[in-house]
Amino acid sequence: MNSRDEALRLYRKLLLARLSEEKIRELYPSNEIKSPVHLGIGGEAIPVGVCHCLPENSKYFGTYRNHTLYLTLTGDTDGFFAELYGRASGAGGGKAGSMHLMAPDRGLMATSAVVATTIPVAVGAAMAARYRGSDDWVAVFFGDGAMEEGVFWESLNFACLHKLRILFVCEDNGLAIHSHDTTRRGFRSIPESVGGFRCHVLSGDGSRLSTVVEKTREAVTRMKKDSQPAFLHLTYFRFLEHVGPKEDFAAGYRPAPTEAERGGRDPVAIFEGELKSLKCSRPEMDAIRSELAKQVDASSRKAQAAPSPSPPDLLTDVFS
Ligand SMILES: Cc1ncc(C[n+]2csc(CCOP(=O)(O)OP(=O)(O)O)c2C)c(N)n1
Ligand SMILES: [Mg+2]
Repeated sequence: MNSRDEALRLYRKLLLARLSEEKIRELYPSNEIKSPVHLGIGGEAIPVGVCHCLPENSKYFGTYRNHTLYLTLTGDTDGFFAELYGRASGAGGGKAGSMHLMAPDRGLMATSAVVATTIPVAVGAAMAARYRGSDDWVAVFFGDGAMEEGVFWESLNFACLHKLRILFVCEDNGLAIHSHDTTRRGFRSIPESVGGFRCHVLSGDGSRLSTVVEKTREAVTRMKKDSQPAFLHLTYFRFLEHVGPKEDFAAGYRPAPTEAERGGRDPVAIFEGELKSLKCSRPEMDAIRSELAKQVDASSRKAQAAPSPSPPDLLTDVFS
């Protein structure tokens, strides 16, 4: 982190995502949000940190666990909540729902419910950038489970062969729904396996925003020096169930974390500790929190009151 101002800008982004998802947790039981929601609590530092380090005109691709990616790139809580409520004013006109949020004008080109599907599309975007001679950077976010899809390896191979300017970002929570990594993988470790390809491989704790920033900057520097793709392997703890607003430690497939473990894996708590050492006071952080909470509250209320799309809208912007 270069300065206190920069850290506070990042804190706002981290907190906007957290407060938005906490609001979803509060509202979801009323059953008015019909879209399934894959909450990213615990993993927010990854999109916030990576997007912070890439140039303005970069192109991004992601998964269904995309809320932080959308919010960090757009800051648009109005369009976000309206989309979750299926309203005409939503980011996708009310038809995308949580899993297909996009904002091409802010560089978010596609996110998808289907595991690993945006990876080859992102490689295509990097290839297109090369073909056109543009300086666009491309980043694609995916879960560790996506690495068990053949298309991941084909895409990585192609990107390395053609030395494309693309950052592969693996958001590794060690889980695919309820399955632990050790029950799914024939390879020993993610960095070791990707290390056999001609790309820059960097690993780190994705719960720590400062680590994400440091690793992304290092990846960018290395890519500028030696034009190969980069692979960022960032670990984090998924605090909630795979899909939905609740914790699921009672389900029995993983133990509940202790309070100390929670604190050590919560990106917001960790970053607040770092802010203190940059001389940011608790009242200063609380003021940011209450300003953002008001924004989130206003956007969610607006969304609830907004009109749904009209029947003729059903036939626009859809393909079959
Ligand atoms: C092609 C495909 N296969 C299976 C599924 C069902 N599915 C949805 S999420 C998921 C787990 C993916 O895990 P990971 O990529 O690690 O992402 P995470 O949910 O942990 O963020 C699976 C298997 C799917 N959506 N698409
Ligand atoms: Mg996973």
